[in-house]
Amino acid sequence: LLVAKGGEGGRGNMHFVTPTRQAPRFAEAGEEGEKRRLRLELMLIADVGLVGYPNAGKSSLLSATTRAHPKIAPYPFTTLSPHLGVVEVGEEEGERFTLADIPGIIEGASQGKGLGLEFLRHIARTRVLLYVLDVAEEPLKTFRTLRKEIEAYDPALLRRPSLIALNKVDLLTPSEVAARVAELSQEGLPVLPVSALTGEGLATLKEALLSLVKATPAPELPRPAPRVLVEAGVEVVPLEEGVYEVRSPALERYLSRLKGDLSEAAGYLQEVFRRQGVEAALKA
Ligand SMILES: Nc1nc2c(ncn2[C@@H]2O[C@H](COP(=O)(O)OP(=O)(O)OP(=O)(O)O)[C@@H](O)[C@H]2O)c(=O)[nH]1
Ligand SMILES: [Mg+2]
Repeated sequence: LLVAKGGEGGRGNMHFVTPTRQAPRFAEAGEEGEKRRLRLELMLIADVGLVGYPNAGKSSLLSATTRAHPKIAPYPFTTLSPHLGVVEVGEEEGERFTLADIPGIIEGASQGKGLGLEFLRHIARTRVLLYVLDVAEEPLKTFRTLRKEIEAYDPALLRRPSLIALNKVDLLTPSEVAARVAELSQEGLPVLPVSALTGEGLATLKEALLSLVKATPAPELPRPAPRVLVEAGVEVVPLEEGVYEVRSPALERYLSRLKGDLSEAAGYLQEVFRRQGVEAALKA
């Protein structure tokens, strides 16, 4: 991707070598190249994004369903950066989808608590969200808090097709698990009891995720702000709230020829900008 074109010219003295002029003592100066300030944002591309409190077992689920080897430990914020794995469903020639594990989210994350919400950008493009809840840690309350935090980041994420994995079911009796499943089911999402530790429920979870992934088109990318071309030869690019960059090759070339103390030329420049349509472009 060419983001900034180099200037024309700039051939070095080697270029002017001839049989009779073997060490030329002159060269060609180059014109200014383009300069640009870019802000790049890395977003993982995965089919399914894992969201949950720290310690809920997100990395354990990634580890149990893929060949990824994320760090797993019995304390919060073990995962500090996103991890990806590939889930294979079915024997040989089976189907596959990718799973992204991101750091845990806690109450107040939208105000910067814990690791904040910045990692949510990695799941902004996933087709499906998988909420991972610890069955023994007030899963209903946790789920509602998670939804609130996610809503604060981007309400559109709440409408993303989702499933709930109720993890660590090995810690409770089947009837306790059934009660929690019933309670959570009222939230309107399918609830799948699983154990990343024993493997219980994982096959069903993988199948359910696969069919949801297949049924869901990839979400739209957030689009960069459009370039506004207003006057011929004058381009206005919004940088942030109230800040614009004006580009005009003709005007820039003209200005680069000006020498001397330009602070004295303010009035004159104002007139040049007006004539060249910069004012009109900015107003529009
Ligand atoms: N009993 C039981 N323990 C589990 C299960 N899944 C995970 N654990 C344990 O729960 C703890 C946390 O697991 P992790 O996978 O690191 O949790 P996480 O959600 O990735 O945590 P963060 O990265 O801190 O957000 C570890 O001690 C795991 O061994 C499970 O199904 N049953
Ligand atoms: Mg983790």
